[in-house]
Amino acid sequence: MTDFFKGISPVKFEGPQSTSELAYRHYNKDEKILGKTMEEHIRPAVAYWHSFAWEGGDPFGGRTFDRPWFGPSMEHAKIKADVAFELFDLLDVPFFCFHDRDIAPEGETLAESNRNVRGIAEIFARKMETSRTKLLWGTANLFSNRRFMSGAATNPDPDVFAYAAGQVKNVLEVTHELGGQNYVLWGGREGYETLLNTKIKQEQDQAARFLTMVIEHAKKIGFTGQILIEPKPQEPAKHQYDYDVATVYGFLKTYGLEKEVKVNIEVGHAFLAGHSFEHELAVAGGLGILGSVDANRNDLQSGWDTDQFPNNPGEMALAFYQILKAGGLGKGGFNFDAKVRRQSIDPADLLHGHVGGLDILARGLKGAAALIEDGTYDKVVDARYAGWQGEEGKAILAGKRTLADLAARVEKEGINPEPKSGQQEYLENIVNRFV
Ligand code: XLS
Ligand code: NI
Ligand code: NI
Repeated sequence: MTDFFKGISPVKFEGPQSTSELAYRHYNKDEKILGKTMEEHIRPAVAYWHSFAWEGGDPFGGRTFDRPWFGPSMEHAKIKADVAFELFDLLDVPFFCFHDRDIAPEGETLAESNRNVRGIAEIFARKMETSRTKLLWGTANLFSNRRFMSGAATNPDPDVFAYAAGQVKNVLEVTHELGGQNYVLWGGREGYETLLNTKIKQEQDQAARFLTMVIEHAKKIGFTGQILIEPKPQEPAKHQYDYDVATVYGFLKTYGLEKEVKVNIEVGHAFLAGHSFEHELAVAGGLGILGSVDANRNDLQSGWDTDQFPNNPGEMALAFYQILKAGGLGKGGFNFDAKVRRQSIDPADLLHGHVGGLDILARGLKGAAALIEDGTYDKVVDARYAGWQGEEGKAILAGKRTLADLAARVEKEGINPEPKSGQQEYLENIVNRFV
């Protein structure tokens, strides 16, 4: 035990009326909603990087946090692991996520770096024997080191591609050995700063080759988790290839990988791409590639990926509606890829962020479930499309009508459709009864 969280007790569900400083007011992990517990629906995860590796810096100033594990050695990394599992226990969360570089210091060589990662992974394995927190996903940091400044898989230099492969092989194996349920690839440097020095098609061929190698290696080692791409349109690169869900699907389909890979959708990334979170969920759900979710939102005034904890139950309800309609998150979950603000320097702030975020997710889940159980909303939307359930609608969709057939029928029957209300305000009011 470290004394980092001294004086803080495990967080319990106390109900909406609770006046305790730290309590779950809505997240009651064992409460059943639509036949599953809240924990089974949400599958929340703590992100190692933002909670333990991030130092509170911004472009204008450095570290604001004072943590006993900040330092370059494996000893520091061990303290970090101790404190991380203490936070998981205090929050009583079922999952965590990490990048290789979050958990262990980078060495002089790839071999040394990979050994460091393995060293901490062994510590994780021991801790996981007694903690109930499991690994939702692992990933490789292929964006911080300067060697990746021009990309990892999409680098013009094949040696950088090879180095990235050596890193991913290690983290994929470690993820597998720790029982991780997903492996994530987020391509922060897989894009470009200027088209003047960039061959897009060449780089996309490289990215597809890299992804194929990851899939092949996952199969070879018996990893049965999901492989996920996390779309983001830009930041840090000016343009990133995994722009949004639809773009990622086009990429997967082009290279024949659409059955092998799903997406990890992040709230803030959806906004950066000019979409809403629920839009991205709906697109992925429709394509059958909804894998997992990063729960963090952006500050909509600043326009960057500010990685804040969720704070809007209404938005979360619309998101959960899409998730429930898609059949749930399966092996995925809700990763809090979120950080407390740089002024939130106290250990307790780490708990306030996660507890509040989980309560918002619980409210969203409950709202969406109530909306679905009531049924009015679905009925109104289904009625809007009812024509497609009729004989003629079905025949059109099944490919049994040509343009000429339809033209002839319109003329013969004197069809002249009357516009119908889209009922947006009515639908908004129905939703607002439940959130
Ligand atoms: C950055 C991404 C990153 C991924 C994991 O914007 O959200 O944190 O989730 O590499
Ligand atoms: Ni992000
Ligand atoms: Ni993310």
